[in-house]
Formats: sequence, C-alpha cells, structure tokens
Amino acid sequence: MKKKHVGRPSNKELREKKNKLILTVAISVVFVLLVVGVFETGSISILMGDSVTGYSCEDGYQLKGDKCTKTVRERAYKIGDVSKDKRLNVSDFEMIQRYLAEYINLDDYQILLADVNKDGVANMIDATLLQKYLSGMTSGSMSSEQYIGEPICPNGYRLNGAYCYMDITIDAMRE
Ligand SMILES: [Ca+2]
Repeated sequence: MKKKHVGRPSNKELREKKNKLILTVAISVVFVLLVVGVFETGSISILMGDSVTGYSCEDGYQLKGDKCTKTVRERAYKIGDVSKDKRLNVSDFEMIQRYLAEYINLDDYQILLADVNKDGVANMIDATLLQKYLSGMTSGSMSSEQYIGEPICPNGYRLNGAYCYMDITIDAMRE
C-alpha cells in the first residue's frame, strides 16, 4: 500500500507523458495522412485528367477544350531541289524533264519545288530556268524571275528555320 501510494504521483506523471506522446503521435499520423491524401488526390486528378473534362485525344495530341491539337514538322527544301536530297544539281533538272515527259510522278510538294518561277505550274519554262541556273548563267540573262534556292513549304505549312510546321486540330473523342 505504501509503495502504491509513493508510486502514485510518478504514475500520474507517466500517464500524462504517455498521453502527450499519444497525442503527438496522433497529430503526426493525421498530418501524414493529410499529406498523403493531398498527394494521392493530386496524382489521381493528373491520371484522370482527360476523364475530368469528358474528352480524350489520341497519343501525340494535346487536349484543348473539346479539340485535340498537334504540330507536325517536315523538313523544308529549296526551290529547285525536286529530288529532295538537299542539293541543287542536274538530277533535279532531269526529274522535271522526266515528269514533263510523264515518265515519273511528282508529289504536290515536289511540284512546288519544280515550279521555280512560282507561276503555279511546273513546266518546260521551269526546266529551262533550272538548267540555266545550273550551268552558271547569271539571273540577269534570264527572261523571267526565278526563285531557285529559296526554301519553300508544302501548302498549309509555315516555314520556320529549316523546317515546315503545321498545326492539326481534330475533334476530341467523348469518353
Ligand atoms: Ca513554273
């Protein structure tokens, strides 16, 4: 009994310490749960970003409202470089000739590259202008204006440096 009586105040102190410790641990646990909760909510909203708006896009596209956009890039070639090998030489002239003789087909971009006087048609005049250019005749001796060596982009693309860019916008898919 005596021992119990002596031990009582220290037991009380111990209990108070214990309670303080429990409270501290409880606060810490709540804090950790809050932090984890905020983090998890954040990652869920990032993972479900598309679902939140009800729209989604194919890979490579960025969702903007109810549209999906992406920018495509193509290398820019210079007028006259019909073969698209980054060089202006006799093979380009030959390609125009072969195209005019209907031996080969040129794609829309190649026809732009072949239209060296930019009059909207790739024809014998362009072939002649390119031939004169390649043989080293000065532009002053040319009968009409030519744009050989000027970078040009396929229709719908904008030129920026060595590349041509085009923004593609399509309707987003509904979830
Ligand atoms: Ca032309």
